[in-house]
Amino acid sequence: MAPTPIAADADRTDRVKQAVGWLHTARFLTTAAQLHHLPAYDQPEIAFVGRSNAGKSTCINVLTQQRQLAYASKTPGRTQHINLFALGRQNQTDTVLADLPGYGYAAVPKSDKIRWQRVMANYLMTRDNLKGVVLMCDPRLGVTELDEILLEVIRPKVEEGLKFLMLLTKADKLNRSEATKALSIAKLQSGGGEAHLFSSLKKQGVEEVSLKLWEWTHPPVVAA
Ligand SMILES: Nc1nc2c(ncn2[C@@H]2O[C@H](COP(=O)(O)OP(=O)(O)OP(=O)(O)O)[C@@H](O)[C@H]2O)c(=O)[nH]1
Ligand SMILES: [Mg+2]
Repeated sequence: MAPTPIAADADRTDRVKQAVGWLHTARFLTTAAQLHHLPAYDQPEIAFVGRSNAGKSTCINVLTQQRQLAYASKTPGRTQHINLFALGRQNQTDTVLADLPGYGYAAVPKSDKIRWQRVMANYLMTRDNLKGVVLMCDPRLGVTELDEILLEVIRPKVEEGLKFLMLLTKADKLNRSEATKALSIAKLQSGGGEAHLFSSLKKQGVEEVSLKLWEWTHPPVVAA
């Protein structure tokens, strides 16, 4: 029998509570300046990627309800290392969140941009425990050339089962019609994948994204 709307709401509320509580357990795990310094983990990893200044670190802080877990800053290019955070009860890490350095910052020398592209592509291709990617885009800039390159690396992996979500960040800066338009364009660009409006400032989209990350890493156990 289909659940009644009220029962479905109550069920969602419980699931959101569970996901939000889980994200709140986040703690710093490790940092690496280079990919080959990144330790291997068995737990599923979810990477936050996107242009510099898109709001990745702020998003991680909002999702985990911690003010300064990831280092956010007005100065683009602030995250220069791959920073990992652990989720799950103490000593029972069940998921890893990865805050990746942003790309595309104009003041960065070309050689650094190329180096970044290589690191990013390598990370996405070789990270064995990579379970999902959250691509953060500022809709006022749209999908940039570097986002496109990244999407090309990600697409075949998504077909193989990698989870993928595009977040349109700083949605608080858009009016309603701009937001609707940005979202429909993003849905096309994400190749039919999921796209959501998100604002760390207004906490818009926090519940949906929290639930999504929980579901990616805690699939329901199907009885045999
Ligand atoms: N208005 C608004 N500003 C935001 C939002 N999210 C982040 N910002 C601001 O955007 C700037 C960059 O945020 P970060 O979280 O450091 O961006 P990042 O993507 O981690 O940047 P890099 O580390 O350089 O790759 C900061 O000044 C944030 O306060 C949002 O939802 N709304
Ligand atoms: Mg950052």
